[in-house]
Amino acid sequence: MSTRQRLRIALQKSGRLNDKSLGLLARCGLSFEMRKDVLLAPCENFPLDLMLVRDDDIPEYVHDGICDLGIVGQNVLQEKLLLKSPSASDGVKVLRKLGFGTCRLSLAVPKEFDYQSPSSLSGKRIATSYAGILKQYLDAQKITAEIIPLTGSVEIAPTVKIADFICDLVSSGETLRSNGLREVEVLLKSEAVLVRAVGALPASQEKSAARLLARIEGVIKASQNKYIMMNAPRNALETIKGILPGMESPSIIPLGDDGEKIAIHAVARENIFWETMERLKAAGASS
Ligand code: PRT
Ligand code: ZN
Repeated sequence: MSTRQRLRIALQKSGRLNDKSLGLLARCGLSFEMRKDVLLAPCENFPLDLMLVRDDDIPEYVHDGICDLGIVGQNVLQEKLLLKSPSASDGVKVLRKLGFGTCRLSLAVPKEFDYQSPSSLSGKRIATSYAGILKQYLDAQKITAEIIPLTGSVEIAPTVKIADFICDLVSSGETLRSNGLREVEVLLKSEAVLVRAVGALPASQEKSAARLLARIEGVIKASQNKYIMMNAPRNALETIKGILPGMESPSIIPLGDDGEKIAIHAVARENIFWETMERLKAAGASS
C-alpha cells in the first residue's frame, strides 16, 4: 500500500503516446509545467504527479505500485506482464480504453511467399520485439517456430536474412509495404489504455483516482457526442429520428401558436457527417 499523499501516473516520456496522453489530461482541466529532462512533473491544480518514463517500464511500475495509474498501449501491457510472470496481469487492471495509439500486432511475410495458414509458419524464424505474445500465439496454434528477439528495425530482418518472417506493430501498413512484406495474421488489436494497480490506495488517493477517471469519461464522451439543435415541421419528426439513429430522447419544443413547427434538441452518439446534415435539411430541418 502506497504511503504517498499524491496520486502518481506513469506516462510515456516521448514517442507516439506522449502528446495524446498529456492532451487528455489537459482536457481534464489539469495543468502541469513540463521541464526538459525532469522525470516527475507535479500537477498544479490536482493532487497528481506525472512520471515520465519509457513506455516499456509502465506496466511494471503500475504492477509494483511505483505508480498508481498509467497510460500505455495494450501491446506493451500484455507483453511486459507476460514476461514478468504468468499471473502478473492479475496485478494490473485496465480502467478504460482511450481511443488513441491504435495499431495491431501482426505477422508479416515476404510478399512473394505463398502463405496459406498459420501452419505455414512451422519451422520458420520469426523476428519480433513481442516474443511473449508471439510465443503464446504459436503455442495456441500448436506450431513450432524459432522466435528471434529484436528490439528495433524488425521490418528489415527478412531482407538481411536474420529471419524469414516478422511479427511487428502495424498502423498504416506503409512500413511493411516499403520493405516488401505482406500482413498475414493479426495477433492483437491495440490502443492506449488507462491502467491502475489492483490493490487499494489510501482513501484520499482513491477519491482522486475516481475524480480523474470521471473527468476522463466526460472528456471522451463529450468528444464522441454531438449536441444538435434544429427547427423542423412536426410531421418530419419521425423521419429525422430515422436519420439520427443514435439520437437519445430528444427534447421537442413547439414553436409558434399552431404547434406545426418544432425545435428539436438532441445529443447524437454517432459522428455527424456533412452527409447526415444534408439529409436532415432534405427532411425539412432548418437553422
Ligand atoms: O521510447 P519508448 O520506449 O517510450 O517508445 P517506443 O519507441 O517503444 O514506442 P513508440 O513511441 O514508437 O510507440 C508507442 C506505442 O504507440 C506503441 O507501443 C503502440 O502501442 C503505439 N503505436 C501505434 C505504434 C504504432 N501505432 C506504430 N505504427 N507503435 C509503433 N509503430 C511503428 C511500428 O513498430 C512500425 O515500425 O510504426 C511502424 C509501422 O507503422 P506503419 O504506419 O508504417 O504501419
Ligand atoms: Zn518502448
